[in-house]
Amino acid sequence: MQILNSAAPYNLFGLEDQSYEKAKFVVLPVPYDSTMSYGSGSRDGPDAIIRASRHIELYSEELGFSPADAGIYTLEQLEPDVSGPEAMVKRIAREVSIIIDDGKVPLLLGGEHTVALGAVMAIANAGDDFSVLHFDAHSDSREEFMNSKYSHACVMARIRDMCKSTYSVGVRSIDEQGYSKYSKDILYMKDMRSMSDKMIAESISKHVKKNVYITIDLDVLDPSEMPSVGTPEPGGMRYTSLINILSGVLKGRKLIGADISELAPIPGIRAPDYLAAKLAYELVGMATLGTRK
Ligand SMILES: [Mn+2]
Repeated sequence: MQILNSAAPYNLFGLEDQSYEKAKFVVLPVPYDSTMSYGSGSRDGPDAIIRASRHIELYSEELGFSPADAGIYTLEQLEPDVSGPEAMVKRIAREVSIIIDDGKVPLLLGGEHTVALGAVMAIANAGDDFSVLHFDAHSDSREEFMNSKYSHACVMARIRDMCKSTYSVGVRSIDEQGYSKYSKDILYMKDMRSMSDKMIAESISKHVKKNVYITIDLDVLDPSEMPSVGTPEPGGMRYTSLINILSGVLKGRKLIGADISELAPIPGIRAPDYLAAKLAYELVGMATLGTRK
């Protein structure tokens, strides 16, 4: 019997006939949020993004093609390792290493921002020369937080242990020590407010190598558009600016991996979930653009 009008399959963007072999992008949902210090709930982020994403129109009128044609495969959700954040980071790194070895681009759906560490660990182990471009309201530069070096507040400190080329964008919350130590690798929100999106993209481009890993903590966005985060800092970026800037930076660059983290869905408020899903789709589209011709 043929079933008519069936719902889209449960995978990122609700794609029919997924094939791992043919996919350029492999999605790894990581429902993990054990080190959160304020609001929790980002373990529900991957599911909310996937559910929202099944309603996205696959054709992009902006790009003039369907980014899904690049081939996107969604893996099963990665089971959390509850023995501690370091073990979880290593578990993520093992999975991401497999994706990279297969010649594909990993796209992680958090979960808390710590998931980025596993992805960067795998990429660093693969030995490529690359930069980490970091969008976040917070600098995440603490050496240790709440007795853990793997807290969400230490993400960039740990990433700097693995990758020397990093650049943080949209920061509007940093401790004094981090401010004096890391400001040369940070574009602060206070300075971005007087810059056009094009200027911001050009400024970022000076700090980012050809191969780029992009980590997006959704709290980089203004809470008016993105209230569903653990620590909503006021005065953030607009969604359209983020898209313009990503588009500018990715021209002539190769996206070697990305994560979209920290979505803690609020029941009944769908717009932030949909925003996160659309951001994932735009990112795939922009990353595909350079490799299509
Ligand atoms: Mn943050």
